[in-house]
Formats: sequence, C-alpha cells, structure tokens
Amino acid sequence: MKKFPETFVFGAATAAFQAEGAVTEGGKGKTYWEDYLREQGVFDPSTASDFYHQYKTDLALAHEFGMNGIRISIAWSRIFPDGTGTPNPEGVAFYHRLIDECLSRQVEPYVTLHHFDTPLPLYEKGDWLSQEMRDAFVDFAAFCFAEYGDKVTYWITINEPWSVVAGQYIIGHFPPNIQYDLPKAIQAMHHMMVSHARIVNLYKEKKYAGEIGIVHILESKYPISDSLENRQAALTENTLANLFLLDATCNGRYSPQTMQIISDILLQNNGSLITTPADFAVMQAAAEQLDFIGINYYASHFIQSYAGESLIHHNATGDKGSSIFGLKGVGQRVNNPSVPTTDWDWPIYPKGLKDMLLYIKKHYPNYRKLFVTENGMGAKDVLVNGEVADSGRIDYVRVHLQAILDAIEAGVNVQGYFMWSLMDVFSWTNGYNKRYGLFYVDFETQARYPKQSAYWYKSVSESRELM
Ligand code: BGP
Repeated sequence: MKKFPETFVFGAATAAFQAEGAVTEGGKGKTYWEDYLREQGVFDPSTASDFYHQYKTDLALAHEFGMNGIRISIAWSRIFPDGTGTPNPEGVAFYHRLIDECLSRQVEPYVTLHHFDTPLPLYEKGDWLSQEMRDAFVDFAAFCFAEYGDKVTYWITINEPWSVVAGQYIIGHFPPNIQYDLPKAIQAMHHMMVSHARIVNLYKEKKYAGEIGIVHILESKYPISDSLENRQAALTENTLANLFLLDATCNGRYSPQTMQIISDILLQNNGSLITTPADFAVMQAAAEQLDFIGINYYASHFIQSYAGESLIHHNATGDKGSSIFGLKGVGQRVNNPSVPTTDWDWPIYPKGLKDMLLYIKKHYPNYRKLFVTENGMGAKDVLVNGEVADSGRIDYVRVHLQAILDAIEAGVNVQGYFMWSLMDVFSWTNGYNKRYGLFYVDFETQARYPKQSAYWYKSVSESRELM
C-alpha cells in the first residue's frame, strides 16, 4: 500500500510537564518532579518549552505544517493543586483556552489525564500503590469529563503504565528512585489498570459522546538467538512489559500463561500480587467498552537469558554503549550488532512496530482501533543559521510510517500517527539535550525554528504518501 487513508490523523504529541513550564504560575501545585529535580540540580523543568504561554504559536505551527491532531495532557496539579479538594479556577480556565485554540486551528486534541505527573501530596501517600491516589484520580477524571467533555472527543486515561512503574520501582530514575523492586512495579501496574478501567466505565455510564482509550509503550522483545532459554527470557520480558497490560486492557483479566510467568517473576523476587474479584469485574466491563489503544513505540529489545541479580545502568547522557539492563527472573537486554541504535542505545527497529501491530490484531482481536500515539527519534540537534538538518529523524520516521502502512495493508486498524514531539520539550531523565521536536526550541529565547523534518512531515501529511 502506498497511501495513507483519507481519514488517517497526522499529529504530534506533547505532555503538560514536559512542554508547559510555568510550574509555579496560575496557582499550579507541585508534582513529584519539581523538588526532586531541584535537589538533583541537573535539569530545571520550570520553563520547559513555555507552552503555557506559547501554545498559540505552537498550534499555529502545527496547523501550518499540515497536522490535524495533537496530544496534550491536563496537568492534574493545575486543576487540583493538592490533587484533591477545590478546583483552581486559573488552571481550569487555562485548559479551556488551550482546547479552544486546538479546535479553532482544526488540530484535534487527544487529551491525556495522567502523563507521569502525579500531584506531590498524592505521591507522598504512595502514588499508585495507595487507594487514596487511585480514588482521587477517578475524581479528577470525572471533573475533566464534566468540564471539558463537550469539547474533547478523544480521551486517554494514562500514559505508559509500564514506563511509570519501571521508572519508579525498577530502573529507579523516577521518584521514589527504587531499583529492582519488581513486585511493587507489578502491583502498581495492576492498580493503574483498575483505575483506568473505573474511568472508562464512568465515561461510558455518563454517555459522553467521545471516545476513550489508554496509551501503552509496546516494544517488541526478541530472543537474541533461537535457544530455548533466550526465547523464554524474551517471552518473560514481553509478558512483564507488554502482555500483562494488554491482557488487562483488552480482556479485563490476565491469561493463565501471563499469570504463570508473572508468578514466576514474583517468586524469584520474593513478592506477591494482590488482586480482588471486584478488580476483574471492573476491568472486564472496561475492556468491553474501550474505544482505542494508543501505542507508543520507539525501540525493540533483544533479550538473552540471565541468571544474575538485577543490574541496570540508564543511559541519560547519550554516551552510546553505556546502557546495562538485566532483571532477575526475567532476562538481559543485549546489543544486536545488525541493528543500529541511537546515542541513548535505543535500537532502531521499525519491524518491531509492525510485528507489535500484527500481534495485537492476532492475539487481541477485540481491539477496536489503534493509534500510534508516540514515535520519534531523540537526537542532539544543532541549529545552524536558523536551520536544523535532521535527516536522521526523517529516515527514522519514514521507516516507522512505512511499518504502519504495511500493518494497515495487512488489516490492522491504525487510524493515526503522532510524532513525539511537536516542538522540543523537556525529557524526563535527559533534560534538554535529547531533542525530538519537529520544531527546534531555543530554550533561552523560546523561539521556534522548523526543522527539515517539519517540512518533510508536512509534505507527507498533505500527499498522504511517503517520500
Ligand atoms: C515516552 C514518554 C514521553 C517522552 C518519550 C521520550 O516514554 O511518554 O513523555 O518523554 O518517551 O522519552 P525520553 O524523553 O526519555 O527520551
């Protein structure tokens, strides 16, 4: 297939904390990031890309460069500075202005309710591990639906449960910086999926007119060689990071095979998972009503079996080759010499995206529609005379869009693509030197410059063909 369907959405993605800046303006409360990042003293998120003030400029650019969709998120702590209680009128008004501006530019907003930004007081109560947090999240969602539900057609409950728990409890690069606690990570994922499900059910009960989905990061896992041990290791990481969440999302329960593998991981890591029959009733009702799944895809991983203790080094600097990722009871990610990687050691493997899309069609045939809600390449872009020659990014996006075209041709219902990111934004663990944007941001002046990729993306969205 050569052309994308007429209805295919060409968009770009942002997230509130990474784009807005203005972390102390407009009555905003804190998330768990501000104090942590200040104490670390490495990256300052307080201005980010200044989207709080520059959203009109960014939406004008999105429109001018052929985009008809944008992912934004609502910062929970702008609406409820403490996570619960009385809504903050300035925060509420800001998202009315932002959503109105999207609509007036014909850039459809796809709105996420939780994009890595739990309000600090709820984080301190235990974040997703606490019942109070989960109840408060449902209340926040109900508030947003009542407030913005007549304008927003596409809602996303949670962005990337796996990245949240991996960051918080496995890799340890998100507060509370715990490493290798797989049982906590699995428990928190389950809680996130039940919370997601409660919100889907609420949205449907109230008969809002739009659609609701969730976004997962879904990276394919391949055995580095075809031995039984390596295949088992790849299946184990696939189950932990992908299938556990897809089972919950699409079926509202974990399959016996998934539970077998999760139980083995828990056993080897001295933990357990607490679930209740009520959880599964809620999850099943939501699975039947879910409108779409968003897939974030950047990389795939090549896995070999691993008998050691968990050991991870997160490459946050772009020093190629410095990553280590081994998980007790799971496996170890290894370099595949025939697959190129970014400076942050992320394997560039578009086949992994196509394989994942086909996998969902085959194994979760009740999914309704998919969007690729994030895909893009982080690079150390340089601005020369007002221009950025980012041909590497164009090549990256081209091969991933081709993978999507191939999947559509094979019968997968993919309805749109959102490049990460619209403009350069703050990167959670990499700060500002890992740029993804179609528009270069000079973080001193906040001026925007279209990169070569922006012109290319415009021509693709206008012609609906890859060139
Ligand atoms: C996804 C997140 C985004 C974004 C992106 C790039 O996991 O949803 O918020 O940050 O990854 O990641 P990074 O900035 O770590 O390179």
